[in-house]
Amino acid sequence: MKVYINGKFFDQADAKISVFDHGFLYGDGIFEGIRLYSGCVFRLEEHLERLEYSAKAILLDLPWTRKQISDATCEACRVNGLKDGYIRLVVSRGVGSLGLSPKSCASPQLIIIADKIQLYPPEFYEQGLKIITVPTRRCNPAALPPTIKSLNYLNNILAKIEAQNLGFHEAVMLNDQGYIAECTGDNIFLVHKGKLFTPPFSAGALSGITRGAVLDIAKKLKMPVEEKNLTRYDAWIADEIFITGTAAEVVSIIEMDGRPIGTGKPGPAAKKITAEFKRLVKKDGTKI
Ligand code: PXG
Repeated sequence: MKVYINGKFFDQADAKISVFDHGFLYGDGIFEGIRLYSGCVFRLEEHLERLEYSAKAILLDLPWTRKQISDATCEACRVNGLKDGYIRLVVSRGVGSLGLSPKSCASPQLIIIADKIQLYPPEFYEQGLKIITVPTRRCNPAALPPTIKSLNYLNNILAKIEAQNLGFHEAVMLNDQGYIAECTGDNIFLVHKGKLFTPPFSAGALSGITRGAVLDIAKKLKMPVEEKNLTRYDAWIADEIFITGTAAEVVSIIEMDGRPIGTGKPGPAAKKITAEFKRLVKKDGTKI
């Protein structure tokens, strides 16, 4: 595999960055996780827009145009001979001296890893997933807005570890007011009486690209949608729950906090949305 670093491609073993990069020292940077489906990058423009917003929010001036990043992303896929894959685009603050100030960093670094996607086991999708609420709360937006897709993932990693220690793959994270924010690396949706609910960004949800695609699909299916603060109780009594993310796509949740959700099996709304999502990824992409 060849990795793109600042305009050049390196063999995987030689793809190295400085230990003085503030992305490594302080988690000072941003990233995107993007899918390549049948030679097309899914919603690339939206990913690059979110990257630009993340950069703006952390006062990082991107020295590349959107077109340059887009071209480099497609090139990374081509160079690696990929048709289907997972692209990890990272912008770090760059090499600086010790100390928090980004002023010592000369220039940001752009790293693009285009790799094969490790698909989750099929039973994940056929049987659905059991999840649990964990004690670690999602970052307060007044401290670090969860809408910034930053290199600081310890908040989510702690929640993931807590879930795994209890024997679960994924965790529900609440915000500091006790409302549902999202999962550790996925957005969350509830279905109740034919209506779709998902937490707003103000509750600590990332503006997920898959979340956006699901909202578009719901509109097309004429399914009513509401973005509102949701409690654990709302989730426990929901007819269906599903989670969405670039890597996971759409996964049904069959149990939360020891309570079976709906019939305890993947529900019809999630199945319908999944089928539409599979259609969408075939046509909503940028050809590499
Ligand atoms: N919330 C969080 C906190 C995420 O990190 C999502 C929701 C879903 O957003 P998208 O845009 O993917 O629909 C994410 C997604 C990785 C990686 O290693 C990235 C994510 C999740 C898991 C792994 O690149 N981000």
